[in-house]
Amino acid sequence: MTRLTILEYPDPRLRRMAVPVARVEDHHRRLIDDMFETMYDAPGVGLAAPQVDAPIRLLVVDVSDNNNDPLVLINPNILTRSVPGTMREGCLSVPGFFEDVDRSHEIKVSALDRLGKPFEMQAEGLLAVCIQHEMDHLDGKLFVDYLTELKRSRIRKKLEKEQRQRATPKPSRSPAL
Ligand code: GNR
Ligand code: NI
Repeated sequence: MTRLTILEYPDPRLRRMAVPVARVEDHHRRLIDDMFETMYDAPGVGLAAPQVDAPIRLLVVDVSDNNNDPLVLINPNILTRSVPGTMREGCLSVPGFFEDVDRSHEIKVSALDRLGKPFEMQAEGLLAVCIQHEMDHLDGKLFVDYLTELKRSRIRKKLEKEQRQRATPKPSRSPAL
């Protein structure tokens, strides 16, 4: 298994529309395993394939306390949504920022599992919010898109600065040299 690099806002690759998976194959299952490893390591409760530079409609989530309830959704589709609610959200592609977003508290979704078998499920609370957050990633959408332009541009500037500093590290003073 491999830990994958998570793309960070404002990387334009996060804005691509992901394409459906035509047939679930072994390379998808390897990607899924790597995505779980990457998500648990981060740590996070969800990860969408576009965040690891794979522009396909596939996502993983696990909102359990013990990382023992892994869930894979391929080509997910929301069938019904009910009960609006608000959740404080973060995103592994927008590290360090947390803001309230309005989303449905309950959803019913259809998807394919890791063997390509269709299934339906109901979700509520954090799981429902997380699935909607991941499905947004499949459409090139990020939670910052729900914020004001002012908040979004502040976040973008701070992350761009961090990314610049990471790319051009200050020369460090080596001890005993
Ligand atoms: O780890 C995550 N936590 C989270 C919290 C509230 C709402 C959504 C999320 S998803 C996020 C991981 C992530 O960025 N997935 O795309
Ligand atoms: Ni995210």
